Amino acid sequence: MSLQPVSRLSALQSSGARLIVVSNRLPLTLRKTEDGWSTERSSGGLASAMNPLLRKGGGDWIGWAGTSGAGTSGEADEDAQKRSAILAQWAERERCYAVDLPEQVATGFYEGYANQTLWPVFHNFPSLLKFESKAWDAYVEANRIFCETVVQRYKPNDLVWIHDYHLMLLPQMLRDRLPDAAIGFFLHIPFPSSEIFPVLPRREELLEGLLGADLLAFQTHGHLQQFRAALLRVLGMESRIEQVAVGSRPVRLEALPIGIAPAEYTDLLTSDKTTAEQYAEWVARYRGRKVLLAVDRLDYTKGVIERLHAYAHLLRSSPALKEKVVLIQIAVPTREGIDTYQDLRTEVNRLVGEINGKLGTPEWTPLVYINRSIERTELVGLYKLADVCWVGSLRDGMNLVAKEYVACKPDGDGVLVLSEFAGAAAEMGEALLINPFDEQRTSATIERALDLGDQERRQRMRALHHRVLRNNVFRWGERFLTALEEAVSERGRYIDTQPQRLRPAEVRDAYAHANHRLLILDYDGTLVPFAKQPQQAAPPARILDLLAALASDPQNRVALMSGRSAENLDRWFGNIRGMWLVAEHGAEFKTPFAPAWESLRPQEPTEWKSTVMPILDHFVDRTPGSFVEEKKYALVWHYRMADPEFGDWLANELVSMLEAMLAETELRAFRGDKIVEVKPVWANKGEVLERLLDSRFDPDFVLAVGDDRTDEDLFERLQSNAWKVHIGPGPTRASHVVANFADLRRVLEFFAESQDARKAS
Ligand code: ADQ
Repeated sequence: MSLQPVSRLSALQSSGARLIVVSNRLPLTLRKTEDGWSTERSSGGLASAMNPLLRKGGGDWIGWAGTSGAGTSGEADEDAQKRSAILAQWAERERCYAVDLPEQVATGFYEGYANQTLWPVFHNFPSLLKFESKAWDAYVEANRIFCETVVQRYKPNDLVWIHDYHLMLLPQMLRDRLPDAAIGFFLHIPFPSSEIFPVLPRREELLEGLLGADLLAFQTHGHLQQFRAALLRVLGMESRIEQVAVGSRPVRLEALPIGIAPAEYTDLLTSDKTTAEQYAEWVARYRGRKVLLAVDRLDYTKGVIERLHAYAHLLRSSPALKEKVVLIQIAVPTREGIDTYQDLRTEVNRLVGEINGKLGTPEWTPLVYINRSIERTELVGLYKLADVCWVGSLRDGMNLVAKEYVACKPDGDGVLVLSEFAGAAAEMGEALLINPFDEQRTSATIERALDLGDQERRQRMRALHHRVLRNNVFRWGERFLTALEEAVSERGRYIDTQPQRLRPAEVRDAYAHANHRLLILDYDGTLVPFAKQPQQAAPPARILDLLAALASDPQNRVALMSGRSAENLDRWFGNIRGMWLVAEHGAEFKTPFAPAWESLRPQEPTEWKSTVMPILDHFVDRTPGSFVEEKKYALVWHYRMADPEFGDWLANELVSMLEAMLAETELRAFRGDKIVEVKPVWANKGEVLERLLDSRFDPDFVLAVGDDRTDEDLFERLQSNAWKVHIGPGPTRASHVVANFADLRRVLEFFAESQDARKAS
C-alpha cells in the first residue's frame, strides 16, 4: 500500500525542520527479565504514524522509559548499568530518548494525577476522581523533567508534537523556555463537558498549560467545543471556532480524528501464515455459531461490565440464540496498581463465571474471556472471523478497535456495533450505534446485527471500509503537521500586526492631507467613560460640539456607531446636522439624507426574546444590582453595579449556557464591558460598513475607534490602510491603541482645530 506520509515530510526537510515527538511512553518499553533488562517494541498506530515521520525527518521521540531509574528502587549497580546501556542504545539506534522519572514522581504523576484525577474526569466519571496535592506536585515535576529533556534536544526550526493528557503543562513550560518554538498538542482522550471540567483540582493551570501551544488538536468537533466552553467558564476567555487569542499570540484549534495504519492489518490478513492457521482453527472451532468480538483494555470507560450485562440479557431474552452464538471478550490488563481497576477485574471475573455457569451448556460456553494481550497476528484472525464487532465504550476519545475491525473486512462482511459515546461514532455513521448504558436496547441492536440482511450489511461495511482506508493515520499526521506550520506562520502575522501607540501628530497629518474622510466612532467607553446606568452616560456639551464640528466639514462623513437603541441615539444626537447614526451594533442606521431609520434586515422576527428573557430574568434574580435592557433586536444583561467577581463569574456561566442553547440559531451571546448581549449574528458593525461606503463616497482617510469586542468586527472588515484605533488594554485587531477616552478626545479636537485653521486661512 502506498499510504506513506512523505509529502509533508519532504517539505519539512527542505525547510530544515525536524520533528520532536513527546509522549508519556516511547514506542519501546523496558522489561525486567530474569537475565536483566530487555526491550519490547510496541507497534500501535501512533508508532506506525510517527516512525516514518521521524526516520525521514531525522527527528527524536522523547518519552518515559516506563520503569524508574537507577538507585531509586534498590537496583544493584550492575543492573542499573545494564539498564542505562539499553537506554543509550535506544537513543543511538532509534533516536528514542528515555526520560527518567524518580520512582515517587513517576507514581504520583502516572498512577496519581494522570490516571486517578484526569482520566476519570475527562471520561465523565467525576465520582471516581481522586486527588492528592502531592500527586499534583509530581505531575508538575514530571512535566518539568520532560521539558528539560525537550529543551536539551531542541534545535531552532524543530516542530514539537506533544501527545495526550499526561503532558498538559508541557506546552506552556516549553513556551517559557523556547518562546519561538513551534509547539503542537494532540489530546487522544475526550475533553469533558463544561459542567464536569470545573470539578478538576488545578483546572486553571491545566488550561493555561495547554495554551502555551501554537496548535491544540482534538479527536472530534464535540471535544473541541467542550474545550472552548471550559476556556470561557474557567478562564473567562472567549474563542472562535478555530482560534483563541492568548494576548497577541493566536492558538489554533482543530478537530483531527486519528486513524490507523491499515496495511499493518491488511498485510497480515493476506499473507501471514500464523494468522491464516489461527483463523482456520477458529473457523473449525466455532462452526455453526455466530461470533461476537470485543477487544478492550480492561478500563471502566470501555463498558465491559455493561456489555456483559447486555449479553446476558440477550441470551435470556432470545432463547433461539442458545448454542448459536459466542462472545469472545479480549481484555488486556491495564493500570493494575490502581484500586478501581482491581475492583473492575473482580467484577468482570464474577460476571464471566455467572454467564457461563448459568447460561451455558455442556456443549456451549457462551462467553470466551481472554484476559491478556494477544499478538496482532492473532487479533487480525479474530477480526476476520467475527460476524459482529461490539464496541461499547461509555466514553472514548476515538476507539481504534472499531477502525481495525473495519480494515479487516475488505469484502464488506461483518457488522460494527458502535457506542455513540466513542469519538469514532462521529465519523462512522454506517455502524449500528448503541447507547451502552441501555442494556435492553443494546441487546436488541446486537440481535439485529446478527440478523442483518446481506445487502444492507455489505453496503454499510463497504462505506466504512473506504473511509477507514482513506482517513488513515498518515493522513492524520500530515494534517497535524500542516496545521502546526500554518499556526506558526499565523503567529508571525499576529506579531507583525501588534497595534502601535497612536501618535497624534501622525494621524492629524494624514487627516489634514486627505480629501474624503470617513470617521466611525463608538460611543460608550470611546467618547465618554462608562456610567453605572446606561442613561447616565448622556453626552456633555463639549462632545456634542466636537461631533457637530467634525460632521459639518463637507469633506467628512462622520458615523456614530453604538450598541444603543435608535431611539436613544436620536434623542442625544438626532439634531447634529450631517451625522450618520448606527444603532444596536449595526442592526439599524440612519443617514443624514433621510429622516427615518433603516434596518439592515427588515422584518426580522424577534420571538426568540420570549425564550431568552426568562433566563436573563433568572440571572437578575441571582445578581443584586444587575438588570436587563430590551432593545429592538437584542437583549442585554447589565451587571456593572453588581459585585465585580461574582458578576464576571455569572457572565461566563450565562454565555456558556446561551452558547449551547443558541448553537443552531442565528443568535449569539457575547460578553461586552460588564454586559452579556444576545443578538443576531448579522447585527454587527462589520456588516453595516458597506452602507457607509456607497458608490458616491470613496474615502482616502478612514479612522475607526472603539473599545470592545463589537468594534473588532469592524476592524476585521476595514482595509489595512485604515486607522483602526482601540481604546485601553486587551487583545485587539486594531492597528493602533490609545490609553483612554480622554486621549482619543484630544486627537478628535486636533482634527476640529485643523479644520478651523484651514477655514481661517
Ligand atoms: P486506548 O484507550 O488504548 O487509546 P483504543 O483506541 O481502543 O484505546 O486502542 C487500543 C489499542 O490496543 C488498539 O490498537 C487495539 O488493537 C489494542 N488492543 C486492545 N486490546 C488488545 C489485546 N488484548 N491484545 C492486543 N492488542 C490489544 C487512547 C484513547 C482512545 C484513542 C487512542 C488513539 O483512549 O480513545 O482511540 O488513544 O488516539
